Amino acid sequence: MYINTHLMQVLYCYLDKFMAQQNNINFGIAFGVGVAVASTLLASPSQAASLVGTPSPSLSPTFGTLINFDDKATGTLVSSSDYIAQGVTSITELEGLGTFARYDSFQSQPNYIGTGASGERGTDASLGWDGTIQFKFTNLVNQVGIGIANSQGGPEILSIYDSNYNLLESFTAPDGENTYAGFSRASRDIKYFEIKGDFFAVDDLQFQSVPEPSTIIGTLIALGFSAGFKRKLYSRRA
Ligand SMILES: [Ca+2]
Ligand SMILES: [Ca+2]
Ligand SMILES: [Ca+2]
Repeated sequence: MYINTHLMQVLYCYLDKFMAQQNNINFGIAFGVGVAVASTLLASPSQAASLVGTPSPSLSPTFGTLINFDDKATGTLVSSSDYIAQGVTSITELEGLGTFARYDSFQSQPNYIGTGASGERGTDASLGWDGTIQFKFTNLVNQVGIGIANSQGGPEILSIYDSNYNLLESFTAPDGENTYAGFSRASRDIKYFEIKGDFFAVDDLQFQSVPEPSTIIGTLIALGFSAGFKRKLYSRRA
C-alpha cells in the first residue's frame, strides 16, 4: 500500500510538471525520470498468498466467475472446451486416468468433476479418483479457487503457472472431507491452475481478473499526455 501511495504521489508530481512546463524541454527529462522511478517501484515482486475458505453449500469467499459444473447431466463427460464462453480455454485431466466426467456432488449439486472409481494411477492409495486437473484461462487472472472433496487417500496439491508455464506458486490443500482452496495474488499473472491428488473431486471453480496498479498508473500517464497534447493543439490554434 505504501508503494502504491508513494508511486501515485511521484506520478502526480510529474504530471503537474507536465501541465505547467509542457513548452519546457526540461519536462521531457523530468517525465522520463518519473516513469523510470515508477517502473522501478512496480518491478517489486507480487505478494503471493494461498486462499482457504468454505465449500458449497456455504461457499466462501465468493468472487469473479463461478463454474459449478451443474449445467450438464450427471455422468456427462468433461470436454476440454465446455467453458470457453465463461473464460476457460480448456479443462484437461493431464494423466489420462479413469473417466473424466460429472459425478454426484456433495458440494454444489448435482455435480462435481473427477476421474471416478477407475481413475487410479497405481502408486498410491488404491481408491480411484486420482488425477491432475488443469484449468487454462483465456485471460490472465489474479485470484483462483476450487472446492475439493478429499476425504481419503493422499493429499491434493494446488499449483498455479504463468503464461509460459513457469510455476508461480504451489501448496497442499488443508486436510478435511471438504475444503475450498486457491490463490490470491497482487498481479494478474495466472494462466494455468492445477490440482493434483489421490482420491479427490473438484467443484465450484472461481476466478477473477482485477486491474493491476500498473494498469491504473498507465491510464493516468496516458490521460496526462492526452490532456497536455490537446492543450498544446488548442494553444497553437489560438
Ligand atoms: Ca457442482
Ligand atoms: Ca490412488
Ligand atoms: Ca485425497
